[in-house]
Amino acid sequence: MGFSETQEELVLRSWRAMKKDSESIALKVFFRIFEIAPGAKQMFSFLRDSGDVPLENHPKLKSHAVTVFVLACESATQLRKTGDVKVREATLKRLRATHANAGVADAHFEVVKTALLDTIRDAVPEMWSPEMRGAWEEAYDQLAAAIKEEMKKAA
Ligand code: HEM
Ligand code: ISQ
Repeated sequence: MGFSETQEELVLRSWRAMKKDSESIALKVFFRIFEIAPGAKQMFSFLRDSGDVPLENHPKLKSHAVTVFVLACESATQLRKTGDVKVREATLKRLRATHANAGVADAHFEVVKTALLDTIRDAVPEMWSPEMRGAWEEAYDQLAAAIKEEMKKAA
């Protein structure tokens, strides 16, 4: 099953629409993650160590979430071009280290996927469609697979 130009466009178009609000969208992804899996809060060092500082005041939170979106967009482009997702070696090594240290397990990737999809749906309701959902899922799943595989290698 290939990844079409139309699918790539669905991912990129929705990200272009969301980008200007990336701060609030980043927050929403996090809130959704912690709604689905409250325990996941403990994994994030900047949340664990910061007492009662509200979530919206964590600068790292936004940049992490934006990177997730950007990497998923890059995945969509690679899938369309090559049918495969290759994450840059240095990035993959860094992601492996961060996530292995934080104790991220395979099941968590499903939580983050659901949080991401719910957030996109709510951010661009006028664009949202089963096709858009499918395109994001595929881009995310392949990216997640690359990270999970790297984490297993290191274990
Ligand atoms: C950190 C991306 C999945 C939890 C990060 C960072 C990025 C990132 C870019 C910033 C640090 C770095 O660059 O290494 C991704 C991507 C994912 C993914 C692309 C899936 C495709 C997950 C999942 C969890 C998770 C499933 C589990 C809930 C964390 C934690 C940190 C982190 C705990 C460290 C935050 C800290 O303490 O500074 N992730 N992530 N990530 N991610 Fe993910
Ligand atoms: C995965 N890892 C770190 C931060 C994130 C923020 C939003 C969605 C997924 C994430």
